Amino acid sequence: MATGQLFSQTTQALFYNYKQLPIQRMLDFDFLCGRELPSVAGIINPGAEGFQKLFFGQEEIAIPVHSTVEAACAAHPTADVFINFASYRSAAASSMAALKQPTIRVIAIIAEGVPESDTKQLISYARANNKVVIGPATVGGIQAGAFKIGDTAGTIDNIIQCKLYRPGSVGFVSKSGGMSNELYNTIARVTDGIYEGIAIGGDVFPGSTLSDHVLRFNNIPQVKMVVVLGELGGRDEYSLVEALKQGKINKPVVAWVSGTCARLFKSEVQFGHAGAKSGGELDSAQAKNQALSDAGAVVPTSYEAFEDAIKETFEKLVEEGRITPVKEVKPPQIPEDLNIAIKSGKVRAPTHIISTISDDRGEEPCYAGVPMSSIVEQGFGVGDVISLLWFKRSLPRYCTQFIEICIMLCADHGPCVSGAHNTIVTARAGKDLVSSLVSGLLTIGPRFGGAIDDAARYFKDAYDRGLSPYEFVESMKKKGIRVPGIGHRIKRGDNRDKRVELLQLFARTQFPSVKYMEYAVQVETYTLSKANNLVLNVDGAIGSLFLDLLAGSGMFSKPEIDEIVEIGYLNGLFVLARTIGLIGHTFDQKRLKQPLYRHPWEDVLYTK
Ligand code: Q5B
Repeated sequence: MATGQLFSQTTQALFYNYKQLPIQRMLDFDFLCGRELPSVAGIINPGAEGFQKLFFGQEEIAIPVHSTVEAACAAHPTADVFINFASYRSAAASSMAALKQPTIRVIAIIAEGVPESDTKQLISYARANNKVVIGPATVGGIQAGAFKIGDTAGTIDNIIQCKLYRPGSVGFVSKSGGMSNELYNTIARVTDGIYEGIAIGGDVFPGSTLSDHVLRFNNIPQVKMVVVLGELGGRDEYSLVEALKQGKINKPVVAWVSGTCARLFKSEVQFGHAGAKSGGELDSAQAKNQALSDAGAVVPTSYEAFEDAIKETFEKLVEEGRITPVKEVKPPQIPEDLNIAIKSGKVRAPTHIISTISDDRGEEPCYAGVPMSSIVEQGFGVGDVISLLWFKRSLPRYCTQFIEICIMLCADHGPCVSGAHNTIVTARAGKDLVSSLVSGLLTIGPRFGGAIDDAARYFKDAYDRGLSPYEFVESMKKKGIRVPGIGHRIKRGDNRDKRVELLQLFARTQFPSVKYMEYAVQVETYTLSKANNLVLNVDGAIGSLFLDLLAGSGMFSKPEIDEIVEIGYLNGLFVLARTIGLIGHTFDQKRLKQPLYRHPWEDVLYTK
C-alpha cells in the first residue's frame, strides 16, 4: 500500500446497497466539516434506478441511484472510494466488480463473514493493481474534517465530542471498530485529536493491515504521532515490529495489544472477532506488546495506562515544538430531523391535511370511528359505508336501503347515453380502464346525471318558500333556467321512467314523510301540461327524495341539511352508481375486441 493520504475534503464515494442511516450520517459529517461537495456521489442498489432524497445540511439533495457498479462508476468517474454495505453473501462479488473499475482506488467492505478464500482473492487483486481494501468486517475509517466511511464514529453527538469535524495530529489504526470509537474519544481528550482513523476489521485476513496504515501515516506530514490498538491472535503486529526495527517509522508510535486476559482462561479462547483467538505464544497479547515495546513503540503496562501514554507522548511533542496544537473551531449546528425532534417533544409542527372520515393508524381501519370488523360482523352494506364516509354517521336501515336502491337503479342506462358512449369510444381507442371510465364520468353534469344537486336545491328553495308549482316553473322560465330534475330524452308522460316509479314506491312505503317528492310530482304535473317529455326524471326523483330522507330521518339538523344541499353531495350518488356501468361497458368492448370507433360521414351535416 504505502504512499500517504487516502482521503481529502473533495473525496467522493459510491455507496453499494442503499442504507439510509449510514449515508445520512456521512452527509451530516460533510456538513459538520464544511464540505461543499457531498461525500456520496452515487448509490448502487441492484435492480433499482432513479434518485434517493437525503439531507445535506438543511437542504434536500437527490443522489443518483444506479443498478450496477459499472453504471455508477461510468456516471461518477471522480468518485474513487467504494463503500460496500452488501451482505456477506454478495460482498465479495460486488467488491471484485468495484476493484476492476479503473476509477476505484479505495474500497471498504463492511460485511462480516465474507469467506476467507474470497477475501484472499480480493487482497491479491487489490495489491496487484495498487488499490486499498479496508475490511471486511470493518466499520470503516475517517479523515477528520474531510471524509467518513458509513457509520464510523457513530452519532453526530459522538463525532462532535471526539472533535472529528476538524483535523488533529494523531494517526490511529485499530482492528476493532467498536474500540476505535472509544479511542477517538480518548485521543480527543488528551491530544489535539485525530487526523485519520482506520478500523482494519477483525477478520483473520484483513484487506489492509495495521502496519500498512502506520507506514502510510508515516508519510502524511500532518500526522505527528501514531496510536495503534491491536489484539491477540494472528501475527499482524509483528510486521509493525519489523517496520519499527528497520527504522521505516520515524514518528512516535503508542501501541497496545488487547487480550492480555486470555491467559486467565484454561483453554483457547475466541474473542469477538474471527481473528481474535488465543493461539500460540507468539499470538498472545503479552508477546506482541513486548515485541512492540522492544522495537521502540511506547507500550503501557495495561489498557488503563494507554490514555496516559498517549497523553505523555503528545505533550512531549508539543514541548519539543513538533506539534502546534490546532486551534479549536466551533462546528455548525446540524439541523435535527423533524420526526426525532417531534418525538422528543422539542418542536411542534402544523399538519398539512385534516381528515375526519377515516383513520388507518390503528390495528384496523375505521370509517367514521367504526372499525372494519364491526362493518363486516354487523352485515353492513354499501349504503352503510356511504352513510359513514359521506355523512359521518350510521343512518337507519331504510335510509341505507334507499341509497343502495339509488346506486342499483342508476348503475347503467344502456350504451346510448352520454357517459356510456364516451366510455365505449375511449375503450375502442385502446385506452385503459381508468381512462375509459373517466372519459364517461366527465360527461356527468347539468344535463346528464348531474342534475340531482340542483334539483334538490331548487325544489327545496321553492317548497320552503311556499311557491306553487306554477310560480316555481314560470319563475325558472323567466330566468331562462331549465328545471333540474325535469325532462328526459326518451321518457314521456305516457312512458314513465320505471326507476322513478320504483324509488317513489319505496319512499312512499318506508319514509316517514315524502313532502318534497310530492311537491316534485306536482311540478311534473304542471310541466307535463306544457310538453309530454317534461317528466320528473331520475335526477329529480333522487334529489327530492333525498330532501325527504334528510328532513324526515331525524338524523340531520337544519344547518346540516342546508350544508349538504349547498355543498352538493347528491350528484355523488349518480357518479358512484354509473361508475359500475361504465366499468362494465369498458370490459364489454374489450371482450368483444371492438376496433377503433369512427363516426359515419352520413351522420354528420357538413355545411358552410
Ligand atoms: N325543456 C334532460 O332535454 C334534458 C326542460 C324544459 C323546462 C326543463 C332536459 C334538461 C334538466 C336537466 C336534467 C337529467 C336535457 C336528465 C339523465 C340520466 C339518464 C339519461 C338517459 C340516464 C332533455 C325541448 C323543450 C324546450 C325546452 C323544454 C326541456 N327540459 N323546460 N325545464 N327541465 N333537463 N337532467 O329532451 O319551448 O321547445 O324551447 O335539461 O334534469 O341525464 O337515460 O338518457 O340514466 O342515463 O333534449 O336518465 O330536459 O329537450 O332540449 O329539446 O327541449 O322542452 O326548453 O322547450 P331534451 P330539448 P322549447 S336524466
